[in-house]
Amino acid sequence: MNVFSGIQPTGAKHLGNYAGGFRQYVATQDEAATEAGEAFFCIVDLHSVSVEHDPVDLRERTLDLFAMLVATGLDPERSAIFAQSHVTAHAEANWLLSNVTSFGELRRMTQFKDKADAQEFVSAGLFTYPVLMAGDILLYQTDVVPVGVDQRQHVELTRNVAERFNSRYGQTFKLPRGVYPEIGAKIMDLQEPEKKMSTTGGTEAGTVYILDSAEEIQRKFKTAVTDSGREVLHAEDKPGVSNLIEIMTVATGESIEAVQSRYDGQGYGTFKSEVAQAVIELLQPFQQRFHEIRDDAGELHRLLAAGAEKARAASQPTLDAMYERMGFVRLS
Ligand code: AQP
Repeated sequence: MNVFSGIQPTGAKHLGNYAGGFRQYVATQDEAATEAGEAFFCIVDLHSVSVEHDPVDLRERTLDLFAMLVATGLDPERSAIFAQSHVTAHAEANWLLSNVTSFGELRRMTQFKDKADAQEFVSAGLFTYPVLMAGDILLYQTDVVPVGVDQRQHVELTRNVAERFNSRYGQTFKLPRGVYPEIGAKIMDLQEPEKKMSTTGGTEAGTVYILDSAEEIQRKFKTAVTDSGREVLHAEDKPGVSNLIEIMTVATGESIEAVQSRYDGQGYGTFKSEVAQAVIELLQPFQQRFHEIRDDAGELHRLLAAGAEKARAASQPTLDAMYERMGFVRLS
Protein backbone atom coordinates (compact mmCIF):
# COMPACT_ATOMS: atom_id res chain seq x y z
CA MET A 1 0.00 0.00 0.00
CA ASN A 2 1.59 3.27 -1.12
CA VAL A 3 0.73 6.49 0.69
CA PHE A 4 1.12 10.04 -0.61
CA SER A 5 0.14 13.38 0.87
CA GLY A 6 1.22 16.96 0.26
CA ILE A 7 1.22 20.01 2.49
CA GLN A 8 1.98 23.65 1.71
CA PRO A 9 5.01 25.23 3.37
CA THR A 10 3.65 28.78 3.47
CA GLY A 11 1.65 29.97 6.44
CA ALA A 12 1.98 28.86 10.04
CA LYS A 13 0.60 25.35 10.54
CA HIS A 14 -2.50 25.07 12.70
CA LEU A 15 -4.60 22.57 14.62
CA GLY A 16 -6.68 21.83 11.48
CA ASN A 17 -3.50 20.82 9.64
CA TYR A 18 -2.64 18.58 12.57
CA ALA A 19 -6.08 16.90 12.64
CA GLY A 20 -6.47 16.36 8.88
CA GLY A 21 -2.76 16.20 8.02
CA PHE A 22 0.14 15.51 10.41
CA ARG A 23 -1.79 13.11 12.66
CA GLN A 24 -2.92 10.99 9.71
CA TYR A 25 0.53 11.04 8.11
CA VAL A 26 2.00 9.25 11.10
CA ALA A 27 -0.81 6.67 11.19
CA THR A 28 -0.55 5.93 7.45
CA GLN A 29 3.26 5.82 7.58
CA ASP A 30 2.83 2.88 9.98
CA GLU A 31 0.15 1.23 7.83
CA ALA A 32 2.29 1.53 4.70
CA ALA A 33 5.15 -0.18 6.52
CA THR A 34 3.01 -3.08 7.74
CA GLU A 35 1.70 -3.65 4.21
CA ALA A 36 5.11 -3.52 2.54
CA GLY A 37 4.31 -0.20 0.86
CA GLU A 38 6.10 3.12 0.70
CA ALA A 39 5.03 6.46 2.14
CA PHE A 40 5.73 9.83 0.48
CA PHE A 41 5.15 13.17 2.19
CA CYS A 42 5.68 16.16 -0.04
CA ILE A 43 6.22 19.79 0.92
CA VAL A 44 4.33 21.36 -1.97
CA ASP A 45 6.46 24.46 -2.46
CA LEU A 46 5.49 24.76 -6.17
CA HIS A 47 1.88 25.03 -5.05
CA SER A 48 2.72 27.80 -2.61
CA VAL A 49 3.81 30.21 -5.36
CA SER A 50 0.32 30.16 -6.92
CA VAL A 51 -0.60 33.04 -4.62
CA GLU A 52 1.46 36.10 -3.72
CA HIS A 53 4.35 35.05 -1.46
CA ASP A 54 7.58 36.34 0.01
CA PRO A 55 10.62 34.38 -1.35
CA VAL A 56 12.57 34.68 1.91
CA ASP A 57 9.57 33.43 3.84
CA LEU A 58 9.05 30.49 1.45
CA ARG A 59 12.62 29.30 1.98
CA GLU A 60 12.36 29.52 5.77
CA ARG A 61 8.90 27.97 5.89
CA THR A 62 10.03 25.01 3.78
CA LEU A 63 12.65 24.15 6.41
CA ASP A 64 10.12 24.85 9.20
CA LEU A 65 7.66 22.42 7.65
CA PHE A 66 10.24 19.68 7.24
CA ALA A 67 11.11 20.06 10.93
CA MET A 68 7.40 20.03 11.86
CA LEU A 69 6.74 16.84 9.87
CA VAL A 70 9.54 15.09 11.75
CA ALA A 71 8.59 16.65 15.11
CA THR A 72 5.01 15.34 14.80
CA GLY A 73 6.21 11.79 14.19
CA LEU A 74 7.32 11.13 10.61
CA ASP A 75 10.54 9.17 10.32
CA PRO A 76 12.78 10.30 7.43
CA GLU A 77 14.36 6.83 7.37
CA ARG A 78 11.04 5.09 6.77
CA SER A 79 9.19 7.68 4.67
CA ALA A 80 10.32 9.90 1.83
CA ILE A 81 9.88 13.48 3.06
CA PHE A 82 10.83 15.90 0.31
CA ALA A 83 10.19 19.22 -1.42
CA GLN A 84 8.15 19.18 -4.63
CA SER A 85 10.59 21.51 -6.43
CA HIS A 86 13.45 19.04 -5.84
CA VAL A 87 11.76 16.35 -7.94
CA THR A 88 11.23 17.75 -11.43
CA ALA A 89 8.87 14.89 -12.34
CA HIS A 90 6.12 16.87 -10.55
CA ALA A 91 6.33 19.87 -12.88
CA GLU A 92 6.55 17.56 -15.92
CA ALA A 93 3.57 15.43 -14.85
CA ASN A 94 1.65 18.65 -14.29
CA TRP A 95 2.05 19.64 -17.96
CA LEU A 96 1.29 16.20 -19.35
CA LEU A 97 -1.83 15.79 -17.19
CA SER A 98 -3.08 19.30 -17.92
CA ASN A 99 -3.88 17.93 -21.37
CA VAL A 100 -6.20 15.26 -20.02
CA THR A 101 -7.96 17.65 -17.62
CA SER A 102 -10.77 19.85 -18.90
CA PHE A 103 -11.26 23.54 -18.29
CA GLY A 104 -14.81 22.74 -17.11
CA GLU A 105 -13.55 20.32 -14.45
CA LEU A 106 -11.14 22.89 -13.04
CA ARG A 107 -13.78 25.61 -13.12
CA ARG A 108 -15.94 23.53 -10.76
CA MET A 109 -13.31 23.40 -7.98
CA THR A 110 -14.82 25.19 -4.99
CA GLN A 111 -11.44 25.90 -3.39
CA PHE A 112 -10.43 27.84 -6.51
CA LYS A 113 -13.61 29.91 -6.34
CA ASP A 114 -13.06 30.68 -2.64
CA LYS A 115 -9.39 31.52 -3.01
CA ALA A 116 -9.80 33.51 -6.24
CA ASP A 117 -12.33 35.76 -4.50
CA ALA A 118 -9.68 36.62 -1.90
CA GLN A 119 -6.93 37.51 -4.43
CA GLU A 120 -6.29 40.74 -6.25
CA PHE A 121 -4.19 38.89 -8.85
CA VAL A 122 -5.66 35.51 -9.72
CA SER A 123 -2.80 33.48 -11.24
CA ALA A 124 -3.22 30.75 -13.84
CA GLY A 125 -1.31 28.55 -11.36
CA LEU A 126 -4.06 28.95 -8.77
CA PHE A 127 -6.56 27.71 -11.35
CA THR A 128 -4.50 24.74 -12.58
CA TYR A 129 -3.01 23.69 -9.23
CA PRO A 130 -5.39 20.68 -8.85
CA VAL A 131 -3.62 19.20 -11.91
CA LEU A 132 -0.25 19.59 -10.16
CA MET A 133 -1.78 17.82 -7.16
CA ALA A 134 -3.12 15.01 -9.38
CA GLY A 135 0.38 14.49 -10.77
CA ASP A 136 1.89 14.54 -7.25
CA ILE A 137 -0.36 11.67 -6.22
CA LEU A 138 -0.33 9.61 -9.43
CA LEU A 139 3.45 9.61 -9.89
CA TYR A 140 3.83 7.33 -6.85
CA GLN A 141 1.23 4.68 -7.78
CA THR A 142 -0.55 5.82 -4.67
CA ASP A 143 -3.26 3.75 -3.00
CA VAL A 144 -4.09 6.05 -0.11
CA VAL A 145 -4.13 9.86 0.24
CA PRO A 146 -4.55 10.98 3.88
CA VAL A 147 -6.09 14.49 3.85
CA GLY A 148 -8.78 16.67 5.44
CA VAL A 149 -12.22 16.79 3.77
CA ASP A 150 -11.44 20.16 2.16
CA GLN A 151 -9.33 18.12 -0.31
CA ARG A 152 -12.08 15.63 -1.24
CA GLN A 153 -12.95 17.37 -4.51
CA HIS A 154 -9.29 17.45 -5.58
CA VAL A 155 -8.83 13.74 -4.82
CA GLU A 156 -11.96 12.97 -6.91
CA LEU A 157 -10.52 15.04 -9.77
CA THR A 158 -7.27 13.06 -9.48
CA ARG A 159 -9.20 9.81 -9.91
CA ASN A 160 -11.06 11.16 -12.96
CA VAL A 161 -7.81 12.34 -14.57
CA ALA A 162 -6.17 8.97 -13.91
CA GLU A 163 -9.12 7.08 -15.41
CA ARG A 164 -9.12 9.29 -18.49
CA PHE A 165 -5.37 8.87 -18.99
CA ASN A 166 -5.62 5.10 -18.52
CA SER A 167 -8.46 4.78 -21.02
CA ARG A 168 -6.78 7.01 -23.64
CA TYR A 169 -3.22 5.74 -23.38
CA GLY A 170 -3.40 2.39 -21.59
CA GLN A 171 -3.24 1.36 -17.95
CA THR A 172 -0.64 3.63 -16.29
CA PHE A 173 -1.96 4.81 -12.93
CA LYS A 174 -3.51 3.20 -9.88
CA LEU A 175 -6.72 4.88 -8.75
CA PRO A 176 -5.98 6.48 -5.37
CA ARG A 177 -8.43 6.67 -2.49
CA GLY A 178 -8.79 9.68 -0.16
CA VAL A 179 -8.65 8.83 3.55
CA TYR A 180 -10.34 11.29 5.89
CA PRO A 181 -10.31 11.04 9.68
CA GLU A 182 -13.60 9.98 11.26
CA ILE A 183 -13.42 12.88 13.69
CA GLY A 184 -11.55 16.12 13.04
CA ALA A 185 -11.64 15.92 9.23
CA LYS A 186 -12.63 19.59 9.27
CA ILE A 187 -11.67 21.62 12.31
CA MET A 188 -13.52 24.93 12.34
CA ASP A 189 -12.37 28.45 13.23
CA LEU A 190 -12.93 29.14 16.94
CA GLN A 191 -14.37 32.59 16.26
CA GLU A 192 -16.40 31.73 13.16
CA PRO A 193 -17.30 28.04 13.52
CA GLU A 194 -19.12 27.97 10.20
CA LYS A 195 -15.72 28.45 8.46
CA LYS A 196 -12.84 25.95 8.49
CA MET A 197 -9.72 26.75 10.49
CA SER A 198 -7.38 27.97 7.77
CA THR A 199 -4.10 29.70 7.01
CA THR A 200 -5.67 32.26 4.71
CA GLY A 201 -9.44 32.20 5.20
CA GLY A 202 -10.03 32.22 8.97
CA THR A 203 -9.65 34.69 11.83
CA GLU A 204 -6.37 35.18 13.70
CA ALA A 205 -8.02 34.83 17.12
CA GLY A 206 -9.87 31.71 15.99
CA THR A 207 -6.83 29.86 14.58
CA VAL A 208 -4.72 27.80 16.98
CA TYR A 209 -1.19 27.41 15.65
CA ILE A 210 0.93 24.39 16.47
CA LEU A 211 3.65 26.73 17.75
CA ASP A 212 1.33 28.93 19.86
CA SER A 213 2.38 29.43 23.49
CA ALA A 214 0.29 27.94 26.31
CA GLU A 215 -1.03 31.44 27.16
CA GLU A 216 -2.11 32.08 23.56
CA ILE A 217 -3.89 28.74 23.41
CA GLN A 218 -5.75 29.40 26.69
CA ARG A 219 -6.75 32.87 25.47
CA LYS A 220 -8.02 31.60 22.10
CA PHE A 221 -10.18 28.89 23.69
CA LYS A 222 -11.44 31.24 26.39
CA THR A 223 -12.81 33.61 23.76
CA ALA A 224 -14.04 30.81 21.46
CA VAL A 225 -17.59 31.35 20.24
CA THR A 226 -20.03 28.87 21.77
CA ASP A 227 -23.74 28.53 21.23
CA SER A 228 -26.87 29.35 23.17
CA GLY A 229 -27.65 26.93 25.99
CA ARG A 230 -25.22 25.26 28.40
CA GLU A 231 -25.00 21.65 27.24
CA VAL A 232 -21.75 20.20 26.00
CA LEU A 233 -23.38 18.38 23.08
CA HIS A 234 -22.22 17.45 19.58
CA ALA A 235 -25.19 18.59 17.47
CA GLU A 236 -25.85 20.26 14.13
CA ASP A 237 -27.32 23.39 15.70
CA LYS A 238 -24.25 23.75 17.99
CA PRO A 239 -21.34 24.30 15.58
CA GLY A 240 -19.10 26.07 18.13
CA VAL A 241 -19.44 23.48 20.91
CA SER A 242 -19.34 20.56 18.44
CA ASN A 243 -16.03 21.88 17.11
CA LEU A 244 -14.61 22.11 20.65
CA ILE A 245 -15.73 18.54 21.36
CA GLU A 246 -14.00 17.34 18.19
CA ILE A 247 -10.83 19.20 19.14
CA MET A 248 -10.94 17.51 22.57
CA THR A 249 -11.26 14.07 20.94
CA VAL A 250 -8.38 14.85 18.56
CA ALA A 251 -6.21 15.94 21.50
CA THR A 252 -7.02 13.07 23.88
CA GLY A 253 -8.17 10.20 21.65
CA GLU A 254 -11.45 9.90 23.60
CA SER A 255 -14.81 9.34 21.90
CA ILE A 256 -17.35 12.14 21.42
CA GLU A 257 -19.70 10.35 23.88
CA ALA A 258 -17.01 10.16 26.57
CA VAL A 259 -16.31 13.90 26.28
CA GLN A 260 -20.02 14.77 26.35
CA SER A 261 -20.71 12.71 29.46
CA ARG A 262 -17.62 14.02 31.30
CA TYR A 263 -18.82 17.63 30.92
CA ASP A 264 -22.53 16.91 31.36
CA GLY A 265 -24.06 19.75 33.38
CA GLN A 266 -20.79 21.65 33.85
CA GLY A 267 -21.36 24.60 31.48
CA TYR A 268 -18.95 26.01 28.94
CA GLY A 269 -16.34 27.76 31.12
CA THR A 270 -14.67 24.66 32.58
CA PHE A 271 -15.04 22.79 29.30
CA LYS A 272 -13.27 25.48 27.25
CA SER A 273 -10.39 25.77 29.69
CA GLU A 274 -9.91 21.98 29.76
CA VAL A 275 -9.98 21.72 25.97
CA ALA A 276 -7.25 24.37 25.93
CA GLN A 277 -5.24 22.37 28.49
CA ALA A 278 -5.58 19.16 26.44
CA VAL A 279 -4.38 21.00 23.32
CA ILE A 280 -1.41 22.46 25.21
CA GLU A 281 -0.43 18.96 26.37
CA LEU A 282 -0.80 17.62 22.85
CA LEU A 283 1.32 20.34 21.25
CA GLN A 284 4.10 20.88 23.79
CA PRO A 285 6.17 17.80 22.87
CA PHE A 286 5.89 18.72 19.17
CA GLN A 287 7.05 22.26 19.90
CA GLN A 288 10.06 21.05 21.83
CA ARG A 289 11.13 18.57 19.13
CA PHE A 290 10.46 21.14 16.41
CA HIS A 291 13.00 23.58 17.86
CA GLU A 292 15.63 20.88 18.34
CA ILE A 293 15.33 19.73 14.70
CA ARG A 294 14.94 23.20 13.18
CA ASP A 295 18.13 24.46 14.80
CA ASP A 296 20.29 22.00 12.82
CA ALA A 297 20.10 23.47 9.29
CA GLY A 298 22.90 21.23 7.97
CA GLU A 299 21.05 18.07 8.99
CA LEU A 300 17.78 19.41 7.55
CA HIS A 301 19.41 19.93 4.15
CA ARG A 302 20.93 16.46 4.27
CA LEU A 303 17.55 14.87 5.06
CA LEU A 304 15.78 16.90 2.36
CA ALA A 305 18.33 15.71 -0.21
CA ALA A 306 17.86 12.09 0.90
CA GLY A 307 14.05 12.43 0.66
CA ALA A 308 14.32 13.92 -2.84
CA GLU A 309 16.53 11.08 -3.99
CA LYS A 310 14.03 8.45 -2.82
CA ALA A 311 11.15 10.35 -4.44
CA ARG A 312 13.02 10.75 -7.75
CA ALA A 313 13.76 7.04 -7.93
CA ALA A 314 10.14 6.13 -7.12
CA SER A 315 8.46 8.57 -9.52
CA GLN A 316 10.70 8.24 -12.58
CA PRO A 317 9.28 4.93 -13.92
CA THR A 318 5.74 6.35 -13.93
CA LEU A 319 6.87 9.58 -15.58
CA ASP A 320 8.72 7.57 -18.25
CA ALA A 321 5.60 5.48 -18.87
CA MET A 322 3.52 8.67 -19.27
CA TYR A 323 5.89 10.07 -21.93
CA GLU A 324 6.14 6.74 -23.67
CA ARG A 325 2.38 6.14 -23.86
CA MET A 326 1.60 9.67 -24.97
CA GLY A 327 3.88 9.17 -27.97
CA PHE A 328 7.02 11.12 -27.20
CA VAL A 329 10.30 9.99 -28.75
CA ARG A 330 12.49 8.70 -25.92
CA LEU A 331 16.26 8.88 -26.17
CA SER A 332 17.93 5.77 -24.89
N1 AQP B 1 -9.45 23.01 9.20
C1 AQP B 1 -8.94 21.84 8.83
N2 AQP B 1 -9.38 20.69 9.38
C2 AQP B 1 -8.85 19.49 9.01
N3 AQP B 1 -7.86 19.36 8.08
C3 AQP B 1 -7.40 20.50 7.51
N4 AQP B 1 -6.42 20.73 6.59
C4 AQP B 1 -6.31 22.06 6.36
N5 AQP B 1 -7.22 22.73 7.11
C5 AQP B 1 -7.89 21.79 7.84
C6 AQP B 1 -5.62 19.68 5.99
O1 AQP B 1 -4.25 19.99 6.20
C7 AQP B 1 -3.49 19.42 5.15
C8 AQP B 1 -2.51 20.45 4.60
O2 AQP B 1 -3.26 21.49 3.98
P1 AQP B 1 -2.61 22.59 3.05
O3 AQP B 1 -1.46 22.09 2.32
O4 AQP B 1 -3.71 23.24 2.30
O5 AQP B 1 -2.00 23.52 4.11
P2 AQP B 1 -2.44 24.92 4.52
O6 AQP B 1 -2.27 25.83 3.37
O7 AQP B 1 -1.74 25.24 5.78
O8 AQP B 1 -3.96 24.61 4.84
P3 AQP B 1 -5.13 25.61 4.91
O9 AQP B 1 -5.23 26.22 6.23
O10 AQP B 1 -6.31 24.85 4.38
O11 AQP B 1 -4.72 26.76 3.95
P4 AQP B 1 -5.62 27.56 3.03
O12 AQP B 1 -6.97 27.68 3.68
O13 AQP B 1 -4.90 28.82 2.88
O14 AQP B 1 -5.65 26.72 1.78
C9 AQP B 1 -4.48 18.93 4.09
O15 AQP B 1 -4.61 17.54 4.17
C10 AQP B 1 -5.77 19.61 4.48
O16 AQP B 1 -6.89 18.84 4.12
